[in-house]
Amino acid sequence: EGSSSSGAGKFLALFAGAGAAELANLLDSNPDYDDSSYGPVLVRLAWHASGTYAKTDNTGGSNGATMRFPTESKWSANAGLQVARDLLEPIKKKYGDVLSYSDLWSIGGVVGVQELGGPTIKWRSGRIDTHKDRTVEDGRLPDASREDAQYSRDVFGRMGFNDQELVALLGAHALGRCHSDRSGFEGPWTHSSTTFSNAFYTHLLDEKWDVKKWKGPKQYEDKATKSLMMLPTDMSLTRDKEFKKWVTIYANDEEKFFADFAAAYASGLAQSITTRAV
Ligand code: DDH
Repeated sequence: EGSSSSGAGKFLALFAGAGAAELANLLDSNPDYDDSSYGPVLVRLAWHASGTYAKTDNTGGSNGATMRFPTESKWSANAGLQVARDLLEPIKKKYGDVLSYSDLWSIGGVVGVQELGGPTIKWRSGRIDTHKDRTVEDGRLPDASREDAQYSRDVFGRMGFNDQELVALLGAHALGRCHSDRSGFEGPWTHSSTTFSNAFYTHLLDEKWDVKKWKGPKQYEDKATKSLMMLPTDMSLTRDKEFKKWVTIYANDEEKFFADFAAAYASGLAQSITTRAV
């Protein structure tokens, strides 16, 4: 993969050695945090930094690291991601002359997926931090309460993703959990929230899902253990014929899920790099 500046190239060389290990070591640096891994929240940070992209006018995306500015960090969709940004700050301090925030946040997600047992993700450097707040309008990151398939299709379509890529990307919800003090939703999607696997799809198909009875926002819980959750947007994957086709394929073939996830996540993280100066 090419790199557009010698600085980023230098970081890549560093990263192959000490930098990679340092970043990986951060993941389990706090046994009291969640299920004792920062991996999931790093995967989410990389995703939210990238998921503002609009293919039609080439705005948004990971290039620029606009989530440094309060306009974007205060969006309700980004609640809780300060934890991930703070965690990465020592790496930025150490390698800051060769490493932008936007490259760091995206490689944090790559390391998170890989360290938690997921596929190797092709990562490329070259993102440049903007020095002014060029945040796009709020509302581009998906709203979890939307259960209609067309909503998710439109949001991912704006980013340039098709149905197959949308379903593959959602498999990241095998990792981590919802926090009532962040999004308002509560609980994990799988019993092994620090292992990257196709369990999101197998649970979606194999469990019976009821609307959870509680005071919080509408979410689903599994009938058998009541310990797992699905968001309304997650449930939409079982109610659309084309989405369900891919859910079934990934539930039955973890290798294909890994390959398709790796391709879509890599492309999502890189969408705004080559195409736009910041
Ligand atoms: Fe997600 N996600 N996500 N998500 N996400 C949440 C947590 C995590 C949506 C909503 C939520 C992706 C797509 C969607 C991860 C990765 C990815 C939470 C809970 C909500 C809500 C936040 C909290 O309370 O802490 C919605 C809606 C969508 C959608 O597209 C329709 C994608 C594509 C990814 C990805 O990485 C490719 C991860 C990982 C987490 C767990 C975070 C954690 O702290 O644990």
